[in-house]
This record gives sequence, structure tokens and C-alpha cells, in this order.
Amino acid sequence: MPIQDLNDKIVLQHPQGPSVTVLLYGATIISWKSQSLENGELKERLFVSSKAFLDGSKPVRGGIPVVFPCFGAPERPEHKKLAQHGFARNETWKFDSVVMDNEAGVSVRLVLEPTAKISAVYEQPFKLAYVVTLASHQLSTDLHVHNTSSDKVLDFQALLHTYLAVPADRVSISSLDGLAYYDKTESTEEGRKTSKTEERTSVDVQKFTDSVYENAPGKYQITWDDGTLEVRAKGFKDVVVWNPQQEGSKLADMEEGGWKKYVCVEPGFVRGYVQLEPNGEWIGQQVITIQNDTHSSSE
Ligand code: TA6
Repeated sequence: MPIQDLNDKIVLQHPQGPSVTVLLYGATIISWKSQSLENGELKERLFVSSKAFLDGSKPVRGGIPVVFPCFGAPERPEHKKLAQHGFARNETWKFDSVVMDNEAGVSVRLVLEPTAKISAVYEQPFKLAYVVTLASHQLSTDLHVHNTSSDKVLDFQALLHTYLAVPADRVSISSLDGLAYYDKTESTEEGRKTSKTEERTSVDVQKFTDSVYENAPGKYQITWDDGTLEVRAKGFKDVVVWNPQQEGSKLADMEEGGWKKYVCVEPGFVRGYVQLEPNGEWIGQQVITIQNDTHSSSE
């Protein structure tokens, strides 16, 4: 059964064993399992806190939450009634169609259109489509934003808030050197808004990290002693690297020590806004590829 519609979630089953589970709530991917390149055993590649709410009562702490139409605290007048990171991650999407189902992979399309609840807080017309594609060692997630207005430009931000299941204290992310970024861990508003330049050839998250990189290369290597992942992005011109470390204990839905089990590498368009012309379509794509699985030398 390559695709199971379980009402509140969709399960994609690849013929060779990998799987993906997508909650209709927020179109949040809450599991991606693929075989270890070393021994073929299925491994969970995403982190979801054991204290995450999976009942639709609040955004999922983990997996791949979809951020739209604003990133972080709303700034624009048209977003002032929205929660942090917008509404896409806490609205229930519809399972629209099967896009692909063959030996190469499985792909489904979910859609979100204005409901009365959304229109009460967000007046712009829009249609979102989210295409999730599972291959043997790769997961692709494409966010399509349609401006369904015939006369108004749609300004928005978008981001895929991906929680990669890797050891936070041993992972490094490259190549971000030379990029301008904001450091949201700075204690003052001025500090948070001060643009810095990344000087490290590879970035670690051994301390509280919340960096918003601008005009990033769209190709990121995530490496640790047990493996390597590659993240490629198109349309998402920026990237956020986040791990709260001990600050994570302040998050009610973060399991004890959960911050040790992931790094968020989040392709997005979050520095400035996409200005989408009437009847236009914008696509942001993330492709995560497992490149290497090994046991650490210490084992
Ligand atoms: O993407 C990083 C970030 O903006 C952090 O500042 C932190 O707030 C994180 O998102 C989680 O946000 P959430 O609303 O899911 O608790």
C-alpha cells in the first residue's frame, strides 16, 4: 500500500522500505524513515519531541513545520492578527492527489485555501500546494504559493522549519562562510538587528544558535561522526540555523534534553518578502539527501 490515507495523516510507503508520515494538520511531516547506507536498517531522519502535540492543538515541535506567510513575530500590518510563523503550520490542509507512485518513488499533493477561520485573521487571497516526494534516500518538499488575486500583489515570507535528527553537539553545517546573517541570540534588539558576516567554514550549534543567513548558496552539508546529509534549496534564498541548547528547556513541548537530538536547518525566504504578482505562482523547494551513514569511530 504505497499511500495510506488515514484521515488525519497520509503515510507514503516506498517500495524499498522508506516511509514518510504527513499530518494534515499544518501539512507537517512528522516522520521520514530511510535505510542506513551502512547496514540497510530503517533510520528516523527527523526529530519530533516526545512532548509534541500531534492532535492539532498547537504546532508540532519537530518534523518539518511549514511557515507562511510570515517568519517569526509578524511585522507587516496585514499579518498583525497572525501567530508567530504565520498560520500554515496550524491549519488543517486537504489531501489533494497522488502525484507519483512507482518504483522510483511516491509523491502526494496537499492544498490549503482560505477558510472562514483563516480569512478572519488574513485577508489576502491565496492558494498553497505542498508536494511531498519520497525516493529511496531522498525527501523533497515543494511549497507552491499561488496569488489568486487578479489585481493585488501578495507579499509573504515562507520557510520549511526542518528538524534534522542529528547529535547537536557533534554536527557541523557548511558552507555558510562569507554570508551576512542576523544573530537572534543577541540580548539586545539592536544586537539582534546587527548584521554580521559568517567567518567559520563550518558552523556548529554547541551553544544556543539562532542565525538567519541571507542570500545563502542553496546547498548545505550537514555532517557528524555518523553520517552526512545534503540539503538543497531553490526559491528559498535564505537559511536559518537554530538550536536552543539549554534554552530549549523553556519550551513546554520540548522533551527533556531534546535539544541535544537535532539541528534545525531551515531553507526560507525570510530576509525581506516575496512580492508575487497577481495570478502568479512562486515555488520554494527543499531536497534532503542521505549521503553517508557510518558508525562513529568511537563505537
Ligand atoms: O527558526 C528559528 C526560530 O525562529 C527560533 O527563533 C525559535 O523561535 C524557533 O523558530 C521555534 O519557534 P516556535 O514558534 O516553533 O517555538
